[in-house]
Amino acid sequence: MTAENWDPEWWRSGVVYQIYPRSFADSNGDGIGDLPGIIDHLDHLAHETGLGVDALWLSPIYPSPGLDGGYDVSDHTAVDPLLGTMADFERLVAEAHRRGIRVILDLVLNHTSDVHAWFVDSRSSRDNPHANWFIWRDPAGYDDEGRPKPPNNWLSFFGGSAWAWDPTRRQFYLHTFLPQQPDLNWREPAVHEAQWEVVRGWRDKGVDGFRLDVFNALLKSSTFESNPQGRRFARRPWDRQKHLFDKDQRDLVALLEEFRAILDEVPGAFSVGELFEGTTAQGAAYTRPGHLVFDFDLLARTWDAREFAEEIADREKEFGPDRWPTVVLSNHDQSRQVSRYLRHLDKHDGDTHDRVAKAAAVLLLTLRGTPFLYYGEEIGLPDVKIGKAETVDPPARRASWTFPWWNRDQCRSPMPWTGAPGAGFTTGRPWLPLAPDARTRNVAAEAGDPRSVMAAYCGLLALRRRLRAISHGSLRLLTMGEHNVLAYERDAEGQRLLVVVNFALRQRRWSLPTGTWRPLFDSLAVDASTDGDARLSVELRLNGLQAVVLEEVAPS
Ligand code: TEU
Ligand code: CA
Repeated sequence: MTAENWDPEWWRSGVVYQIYPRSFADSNGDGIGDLPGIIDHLDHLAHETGLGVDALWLSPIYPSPGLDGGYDVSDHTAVDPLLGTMADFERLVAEAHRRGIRVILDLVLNHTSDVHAWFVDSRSSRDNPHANWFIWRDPAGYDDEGRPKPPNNWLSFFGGSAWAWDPTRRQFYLHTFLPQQPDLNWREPAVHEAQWEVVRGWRDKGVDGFRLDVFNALLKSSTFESNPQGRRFARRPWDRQKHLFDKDQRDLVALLEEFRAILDEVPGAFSVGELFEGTTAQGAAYTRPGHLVFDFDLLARTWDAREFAEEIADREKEFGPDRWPTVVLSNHDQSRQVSRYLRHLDKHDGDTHDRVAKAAAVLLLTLRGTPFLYYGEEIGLPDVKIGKAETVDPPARRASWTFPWWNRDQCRSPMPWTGAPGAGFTTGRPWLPLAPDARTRNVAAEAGDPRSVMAAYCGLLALRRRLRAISHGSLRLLTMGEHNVLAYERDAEGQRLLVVVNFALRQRRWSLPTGTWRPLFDSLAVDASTDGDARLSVELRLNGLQAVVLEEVAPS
């Protein structure tokens, strides 16, 4: 698995870059990103030649009908021919490792595709070898017209009942997501064995860690009780229930330990669980050494210093000094950070766009925790509008007033590499439209521009590698966001840093703590990594949306 000289705690100091494989780089002109495309662009991610990230996380690369962008897996042990071959994958791991980059796979353990061999078998009868591998229940009865009634009131996150009727077995099966994504039965020991075999297989191929899709939903209550009433007037039916019985069951922790035991056979093995609909407190409770958790409370905050300060205070309280959080501002399910934050500002021009992107980069890369950087954020990629007719995302296709849903295609648009037609992403027709500004906002253009969003990312990533106060240090809030300025201190081993972010469009003054401070990074400077002779004390003047990192100068 991991090369022996790698720091076994790399996941603590490192930065993980998320790739949505269909949208990163297309090597064969079919318009869909693939593994050879990723290999071609590893230099963009590597130290010395590019951003300098420590690991890359690939959203699912397995064979899939593609109804949920690959999260409907039909074989967890193979590579989707659309994305490449197993040999391509092995080459990707070798090429990434050669550049000091670890590879993290996405494990979808909660459900499979309905065309997965296990489910095809399972639904064929009530007494086949896989009969109990999925969650089958008898109907609660039949209505006046003879239609079967679902076993309880559980809902699909993607809309409608979580139960689908199977005419062959004359039973319902559970699907927390699409009907084509049946939930596995984690109360069946054979499911554990089969899934752990999958994990061992990838581990032995040199994979350095795993992201666990919706890991807290793996176990459901064995009593199958209906969920009680939630928020009575919530617009989403899902929110009108309290999800007491369909996720977050007590014995999940033991299941997590079972999984970790397999990873722990190899030093440095890492996992991160995606908390499905949970809070910071829950995220902290599931965190283990080597196992981090994505909670999305920080991501849910709007562009407001007070909101960030409140959430940071909450994270620090819940995680405490001993548990390590993640920092996530964007991913393949959410509106991209710049577009999301700009909605709260009155100015939307290109300059404001870049300022927000850079200030967000400062937060992502200097808060306490392991940052997850979503592809495209490093060039300030915005959401790309997609019409209903072109929409791929299945819940977005059924969206309505009674089922509100954000169109996830908008944050999955192809990566613009150059200003050429096809943006260097493809020579064919891209599977989703390119950003309208791809001709000017692309990796090649930004690489040559010291004022670009990408230059800011490179500067911050280099700073992070150099300063243990950022990668390992403690965090202390210095404001609660008064006047829309956020400030926090990061300390480690006598090193004291200040991060100050002006969330406002207008200038702000901010009183510095006693001492003399030297700017290390300034999001608005021509060359953002200022390492000059400037010294600051007493007061800091910040322009609109400016973000700075300062270091205390030892009193001479
Ligand atoms: O997402 C689960 C999911 O829907 C939540 O993370 C949700 O976005 C969050 O709680 C905020 O409401 C995962 C994958 O990331 C997603 O792409 C898949 O569609 C889904 O699981 C099903 O596999
Ligand atoms: Ca391709």
